[in-house]
Amino acid sequence: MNKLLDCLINKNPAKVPIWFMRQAGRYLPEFRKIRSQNPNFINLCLNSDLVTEITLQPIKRFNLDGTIIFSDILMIPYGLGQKVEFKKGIGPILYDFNIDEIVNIKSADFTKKLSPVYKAIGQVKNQVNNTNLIGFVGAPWTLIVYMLMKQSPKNNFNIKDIVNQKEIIRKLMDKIKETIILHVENQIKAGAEIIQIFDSWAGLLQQEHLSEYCYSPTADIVAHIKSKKVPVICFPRGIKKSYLDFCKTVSPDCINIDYEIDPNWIEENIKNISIQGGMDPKILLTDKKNIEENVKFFLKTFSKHSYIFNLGHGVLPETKPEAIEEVIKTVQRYNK
Ligand code: 1CP
Repeated sequence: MNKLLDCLINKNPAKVPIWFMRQAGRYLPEFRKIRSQNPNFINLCLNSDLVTEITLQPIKRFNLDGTIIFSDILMIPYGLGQKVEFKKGIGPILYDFNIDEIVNIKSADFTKKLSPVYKAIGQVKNQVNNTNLIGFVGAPWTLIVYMLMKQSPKNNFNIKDIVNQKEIIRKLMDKIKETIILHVENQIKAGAEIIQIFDSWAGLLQQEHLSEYCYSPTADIVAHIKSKKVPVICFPRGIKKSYLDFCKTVSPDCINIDYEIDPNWIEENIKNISIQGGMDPKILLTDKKNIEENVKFFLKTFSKHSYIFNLGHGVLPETKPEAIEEVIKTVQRYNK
């Protein structure tokens, strides 16, 4: 059994597997080259051969334990018929949709539209042996934020703009949950061995809304994935000490922590669940010595825990590939 699955299933703290969120992406010159020839990001995500090639780019360079399929959480709104574009320097732009049309999209049509993604997963699976293949989805809350705000919420967000749309949310939530489960099942059938759920905007929710929009819908999806005997990693980014309530109510196999939460507090409070990530991606923009010290700090903090090395968010585009190499070397020295 490969190291990553072994860690998730057997909870063995002796070996620390490593992979990176956004390990395939703009910090790699070989990715930038393909990206510059493919200005339409959605079309790129629908090109099975290029998706396979991009997914394998970091695997060819580095000794990683996880291979995450190159795709995007916004492939779900796309598959449901909402137009999605990625604008340079702005990020994702989504267009108006008719809720009743979305609700009526058939599973078979969604699966057909996203079939190049599943084909790519099968192709990657045939080419990776020593690393586990990770599929992923956005969590319901984060997808609803993008679908209703039609852009990244990072600049201007007002919770009322979303939660006041009660009727739309009610219809959308059920459809999104059903579609997330479908997308996960399709990825598992194609060869994904682990699923990660990204709730990148969970931190926008106040305490009073966390249960309804984050814990409860995610718990249903996690239960479904676990019933397929596939380990699931959750990343409810930015929820601070609510990580504890999240773990108690959602009960994933593993929790990815962000870089705002104190790792020592996590170590003391979260038991029986593997921990992943935590280090600030900005550390990778500093010198070798500082990178090594910070990696060692995480390894030491979680030495008694089943721990997967990763970051507290995705690799930043300005990261030098050598910095990734440095992190991997430090983790490998620890594993010996
Ligand atoms: O070249 C480019 O402009 C594309 C940049 C890029 C990349 C490399 C985007 C646009 N998506 C991706 C790939 C991607 N997205 C992966 C690939 C697998 C890997 O990790 O290597 C994954 C897992 C995602 C998931 C994703 N997309 C998330 C969740 C994780 C996170 O970063 O919080 C989110 C929020 C998105 C939306 C998205 N996709 C891309 C952008 C610029 C954004 C918006 C970010 C924002 O709102 O600020």
